[in-house]
Amino acid sequence: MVLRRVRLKVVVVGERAVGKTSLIQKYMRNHFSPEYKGTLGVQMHPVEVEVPLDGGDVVLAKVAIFDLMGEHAARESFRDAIFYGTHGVLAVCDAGRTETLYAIPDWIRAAAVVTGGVPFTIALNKVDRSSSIGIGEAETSWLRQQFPLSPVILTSAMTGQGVEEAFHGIFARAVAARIDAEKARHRANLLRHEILVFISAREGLGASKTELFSRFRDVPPAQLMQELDYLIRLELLALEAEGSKPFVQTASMPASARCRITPAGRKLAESPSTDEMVIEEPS
Ligand SMILES: Nc1nc2c(ncn2[C@@H]2O[C@H](COP(=O)(O)OP(=O)(O)OP(=O)(O)O)[C@@H](O)[C@H]2O)c(=O)[nH]1
Ligand SMILES: [Mg+2]
Repeated sequence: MVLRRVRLKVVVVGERAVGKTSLIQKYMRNHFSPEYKGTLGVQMHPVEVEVPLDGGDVVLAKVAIFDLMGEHAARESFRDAIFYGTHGVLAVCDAGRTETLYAIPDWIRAAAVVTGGVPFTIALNKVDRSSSIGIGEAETSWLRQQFPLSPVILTSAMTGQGVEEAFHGIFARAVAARIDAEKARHRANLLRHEILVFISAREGLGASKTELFSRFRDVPPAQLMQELDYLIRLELLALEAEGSKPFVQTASMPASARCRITPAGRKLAESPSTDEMVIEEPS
């Protein structure tokens, strides 16, 4: 069992009075109050949880749960500040008020604009009030169409139904997304090192774009050129073609253009790739 540490920011969003604060209170303190005191601004609740991964590893997550007021004006004015650094979103609606369900895409969009897209889970809350459930056939198929990949969980902050499932579900998906991003970053670092080693071994000759495409034929050309541009920007490689201006993009260069290693690039190529693929943040 490998223990890793990670910090997560999870934001709970949705219209006014759908039960965001109540769900957080139920999850953290197993407490429910029928009284409504709207949240003013944003409140942060820290919690530590163990998130099991496939294969038996465990991630120790320090989660900051952000409880937002369900006010559109606040969402628009403070969008960047609210959602910056978010790893997951729990979007809540009141199962008895369908308009709060149809408002969810706007909340998800606000988060996605800032984060570039993170996992989210949808909670249909207040399902204890069975007489007022407004989610019928039309709503269910709209949900499936809008959010085909997102779990939808029936919750009640009053009875506790689905509450732990909703929070632990979004924590687990946020951790999984971070590990995937870390793996992609690791693969990109290995590829950059391989590119430097390949070009460095060719001494002053360098490598043409054609030769690079052929050596790295498993890598999509667009990605390879993106990595080359990155290495050129860092001055680890230099790209040369007759009559070309400096700082042009690799994609706009002829196939015969040559990449040569710079002294800084050679130094990196000679050092072993030491990138560690773990998320390990200070506790
Ligand atoms: N019956 C029932 N009532 C609930 C449930 N969840 C919340 N409520 C009630 O709904 C009202 C609003 O709950 P809040 O948790 O304050 O709603 P909120 O989404 O945080 O609202 P804002 O902070 O104004 O955006 C309160 O009176 C709660 O007691 C639930 O699952 N079942
Ligand atoms: Mg609230």
